[in-house]
Amino acid sequence: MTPNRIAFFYIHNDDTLSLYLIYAMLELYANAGCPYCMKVLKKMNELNLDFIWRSHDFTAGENSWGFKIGGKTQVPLLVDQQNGVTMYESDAIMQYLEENYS
Ligand SMILES: N[C@@H](CCC(=O)N[C@@H](CS)C(=O)NCC(=O)O)C(=O)O
Repeated sequence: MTPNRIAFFYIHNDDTLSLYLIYAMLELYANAGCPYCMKVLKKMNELNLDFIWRSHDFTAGENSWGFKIGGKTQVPLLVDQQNGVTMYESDAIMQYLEENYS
């Protein structure tokens, strides 16, 4: 599977420019106001994992990417491209991350 790629530029104080590329096999659909998402984000941070954080668009309902990928409008939703895993439920996600990435 192709990892997610994110590229960003950083402009230094002396006006030189750096280009950073991040590759990540993990994606988390999560929203800032969601306590279940925060639990999972904290765990991902604790395990020092690279991941792509995607906000779920609740207004899009069944047209949202989260729904198309996982079949529900719920967050958090973890997608692990490396293992072909898509999963809901914060406690299950945290256990999965511990078991596979700690
Ligand atoms: N038991 C779930 C609860 C997740 C949950 O309730 N998420 C809310 C946001 S805080 C949600 O996605 N609600 C919309 C929906 O379920 O469609 C977990 O622990 O992950």
